[in-house]
Amino acid sequence: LFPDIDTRSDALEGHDEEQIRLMDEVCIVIDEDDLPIGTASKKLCHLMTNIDKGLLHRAFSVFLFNDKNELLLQQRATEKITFPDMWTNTCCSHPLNLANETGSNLLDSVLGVKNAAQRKLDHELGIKKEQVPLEDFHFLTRIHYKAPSDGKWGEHEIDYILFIKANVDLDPNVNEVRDTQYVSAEKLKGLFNDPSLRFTPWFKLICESMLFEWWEHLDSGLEKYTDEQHIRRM
Ligand code: DMA
Ligand code: MN
Repeated sequence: LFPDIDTRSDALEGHDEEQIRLMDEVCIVIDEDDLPIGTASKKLCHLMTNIDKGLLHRAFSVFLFNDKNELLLQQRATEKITFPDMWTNTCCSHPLNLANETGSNLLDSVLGVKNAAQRKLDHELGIKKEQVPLEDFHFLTRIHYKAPSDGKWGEHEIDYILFIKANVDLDPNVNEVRDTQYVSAEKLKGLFNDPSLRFTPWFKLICESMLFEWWEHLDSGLEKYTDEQHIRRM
């Protein structure tokens, strides 16, 4: 795929054993139009040396709201290899090279990321899939962005934005999630002014662009924002 890909074996030294194991997950490598062109491990996809050569993979970001229209935030665990301890949206991860999570047209890939979202809401937050039915997820748009984490690691993704309104029971996995809280839009705007809190770059990009407008339309008129074909470049 990339003849000079960086596969160095010592990159993960010193990190949490479970998080190292998860770096073997197989991500979907895509071109800039989101067409699958191959696969690569989560580790290879997140090394800045490979990202700097153009390696790009598919991802999703879930925004889960309760019946008071408050957004569930999570603080990433200290064990996370990328963006540890940062506050972010409800759940983020990657659809994997599994039959029910891949797809080369938008209809199939949206279903793929919804399946992946159910899997990771359970893995990270202990939310059972019965509480987040596939048909309750709304696909809004795709965001193409690149962001370094610490120099060695980073992100370069086309990120599918999924909204869901659901009242859920939480049982966070402490290897993934350090803390959670529900916030109103006003509360979230206040948190951004707290210098002791750090936020992930993709969450900040989404907040600075469309999040608050989408949020206002949660209960009516969200249709005009859903199923966007265009990939937003950020
Ligand atoms: C990756 O999230 C996806 C986005 C949108 C940044 P992540 O680092 O939380 O993935 P995982 O939970 O699989 O480690
Ligand atoms: Mn990623």
